[in-house]
This record gives sequence, C-alpha cells and structure tokens, in this order.
Amino acid sequence: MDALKKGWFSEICTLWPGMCLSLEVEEILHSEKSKYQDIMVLKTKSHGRVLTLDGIIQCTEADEFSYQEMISYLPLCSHPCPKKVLIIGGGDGGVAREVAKHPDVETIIQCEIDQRVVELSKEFLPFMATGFENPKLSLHIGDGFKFMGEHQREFDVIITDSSDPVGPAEALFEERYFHLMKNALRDGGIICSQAENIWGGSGLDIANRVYKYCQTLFSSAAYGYCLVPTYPTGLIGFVLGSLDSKTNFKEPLRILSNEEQEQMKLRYYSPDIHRSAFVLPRFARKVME
Ligand code: SPM
Repeated sequence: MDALKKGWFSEICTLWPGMCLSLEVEEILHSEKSKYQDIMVLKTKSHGRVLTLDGIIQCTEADEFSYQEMISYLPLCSHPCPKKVLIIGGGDGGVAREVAKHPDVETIIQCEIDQRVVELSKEFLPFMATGFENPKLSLHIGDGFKFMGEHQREFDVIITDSSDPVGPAEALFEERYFHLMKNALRDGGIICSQAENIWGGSGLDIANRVYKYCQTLFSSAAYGYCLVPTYPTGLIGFVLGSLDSKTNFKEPLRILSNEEQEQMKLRYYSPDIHRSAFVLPRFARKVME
C-alpha cells in the first residue's frame, strides 16, 4: 500500500495535491476493504489510534474532540430547542457522543452507510463509539441520500458528518442533497455539514460552493471552522443553514454555562469559540461574501 512506507502512514489525496501529513505507525490494528471503502485503524506514536477511510484520516485519538464538538454544538447551540436530531454519516460515533450530551436533545436518529465502520469503531475506538450506547440514539444502516429523501419536516437539526467529496461521500456535497436536508427540517430547523477548508487545493472552492447552496436555499447561512492539526492545513470548515431568518449563527442562542461545559466534558467548544469560529481571514471573506 503506497500510504504505508517504512513505518509511516502518509495521507495522499488529489484534493490536496503536492502535500501530505505523515504519522509514524506503531501497529496496524486492522485493515480491510468493506463493501464501500478501505478501512484502517492504526496505532500511531504521536496521535494514539487513528481511523482512515480510503487512505484519508477521519479522526485521531489526540484531536478528534475538536471536530466532533464543533460540528455538533455550532448548530445545536444556534437552535432555540433542538429536540430531534439527525446525523448522516458519523460512523465512528463521535458526533453521536457529543449530540447526546446537549441538554435539550431527546431523540437522535443516525444514518451511516457502512456497518463495518460502526463495528470496527466499537472494537478499536471505544472512546468515540460510546456514542452508540446512548439510549437517545437509533442507528440506521443505509444510504444517507435515500434516507433523507424519505423523511420530510421531521428534524430540528441535521448534521452531516461525511468524509471528503471523493468516493462514497461525493453526493453529500451536491446541491440536491442540500434540498433534501431542507425538506427534512421542521420549521426553524438548522443544518450543519462538513465543508472543507479555506486554504489551497480545491478546499476554498468546495467551501464556497456549498456555502452558496446554503445562502440560496436557507433564510440564514454561515461558514465557520475549527482547528484540527491532523486535517490538511490544520483546520476544517462547516456550512450552516437555518430556516429561520432570525438565526444569527455568530452569536450562540443557547449559552452553555461553565458548569455545563465541565459536566459535558467539553474540551474545545465554548460560547467564545462559537463566536470566533465565524471570523474569517480577509482573503476567505472576500471569496465567500
Ligand atoms: N466523526 C469524524 C469523521 C470525520 N469526518 C470528516 C473527515 C474529513 C477528513 N478530511 C479532511 C480534509 C479537509 N479538507
């Protein structure tokens, strides 16, 4: 396998040509080809256990909390009362883990296409797969695109925790997918999708494209980001859309108190981080506006 040479894993992808992150590997804990993708779980020297899909890092034990918390709490804390939440993707369980902690959430439906990702996460990545144990959660194994088409006006918040727009997840970055999400929301509902980064390669183009879908389809839209050292360029973005024109994503509606943040064991998200996530550098602001 090209990605593994001399005890190092290198993340090589056409989305970020000419650059890659490498992690020194202590042990390949598991490697298989599922019906949908190549799945590997690595034990690395510097970042603990790492899940890769088709050779792309999905999460590392050392920094996964940043992404999982932000893709969950940016939309949840922008909604007045997010009772029913849908997660598309998120097969490692980390987003379910975070969503379940939110005090207002009563029901979580998750639709993940690849049962093997769920099974392997339960076996090798229990710190994330703990999300699957929560009684609020019902897990459905199937195609997120199809699932969305079969559900109308049902959810307060929809979170799409996908891999990158190459391979199985490509359709989740298309305009028709954002239409389906919109139709699956209740009045005042909010969506949040993984939306690449603002640097180099095709990152900013993809981020801008999906942001424009949200601006066109929703009454209020925003693009924010968080820091994840093991994602290309060290960060990853999210697009958010709301059916309520009064939603101001830049100011959280639900302020989690310091006590709640401690109880929820948050390590990245806070109301201040929420506000700062939407402050873009000038070059990105010029493209996105
Ligand atoms: N629950 C964690 C799953 C992570 N989903 C997003 C993975 C993205 C990986 N590549 C990042 C590249 C950003 N340009």
